[in-house]
Amino acid sequence: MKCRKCGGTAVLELRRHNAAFCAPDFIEFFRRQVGEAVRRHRMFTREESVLVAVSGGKDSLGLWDVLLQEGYATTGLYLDLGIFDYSKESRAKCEAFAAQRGAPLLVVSVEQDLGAAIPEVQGATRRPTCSACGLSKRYLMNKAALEQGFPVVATGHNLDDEAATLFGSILHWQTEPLARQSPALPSTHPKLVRRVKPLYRLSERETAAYAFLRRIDYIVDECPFAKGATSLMHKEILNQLEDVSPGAKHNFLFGFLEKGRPAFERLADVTLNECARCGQVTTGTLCGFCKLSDQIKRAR
Ligand code: Q46
Ligand code: ZN
Repeated sequence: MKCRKCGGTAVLELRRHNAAFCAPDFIEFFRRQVGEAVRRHRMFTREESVLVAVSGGKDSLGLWDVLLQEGYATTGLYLDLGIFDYSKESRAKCEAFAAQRGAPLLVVSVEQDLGAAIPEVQGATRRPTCSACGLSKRYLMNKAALEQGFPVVATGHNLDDEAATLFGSILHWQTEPLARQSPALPSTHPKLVRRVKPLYRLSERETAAYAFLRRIDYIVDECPFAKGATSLMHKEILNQLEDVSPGAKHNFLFGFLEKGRPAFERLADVTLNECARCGQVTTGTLCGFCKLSDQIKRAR
């Protein structure tokens, strides 16, 4: 197997691109794909400070690594979910990564803001753990960015994540999530920062290869709450399709973004208000995070 670029020995075959690359040319390919995502969706400029949400995993640390290499002004944001050893280990990975590169890292504790760590939420509300966790993460990312003056938050969602989310939304024809599914969500309110996903063009296998080749020390274990998650099942189904038809995941997601999403876009036009309690954006009177925090207080 030869590298498409230099003809040297390839270390990785990318069937969906009908190509193979040696290590330096794969790293170059990876960076170009991130660059293409940033340019195509005008995610951020070199003058802007980017808050990069890091979980300690290969995707988010890989993303931060590329942006640092490319000379973007970035700060990491680690949300401590309080999930037993998983959180302790993933926080240590983020802190070590930041220290090694002399990059700033903000750490925010969910327990402090919400009144309970993520594992305690299940006992206090009927909301599934991952749903409460996702809501809290989106809220705290936005809050941290607003408080610290960042115009944009970048997350490490990759092609597999995005295709699996799309698959789940289509299975249930959830029109609002379909309208919001995008590599770049604009700010539609002064208190809502932009959210972007610069890795959406790269598969999980490619982000794992990048992290390995760049010797990034990341947490391999999954969050204990991820076990049995339907999103993992959807990923598995899409991987089976990809095996028999390379490029299936890419075509599914990119075809939707080009041809399907415009049909749903107008559904994303909702009126945003400021939460009566915390001032962050919401479609109602109280935001979901404040409601969740109230439920936790009541349960105690
Ligand atoms: S961290 Fe949170 Fe995930 Fe763990 S509790 Fe679920 S949503 S699985 S990405
Ligand atoms: Zn609120």
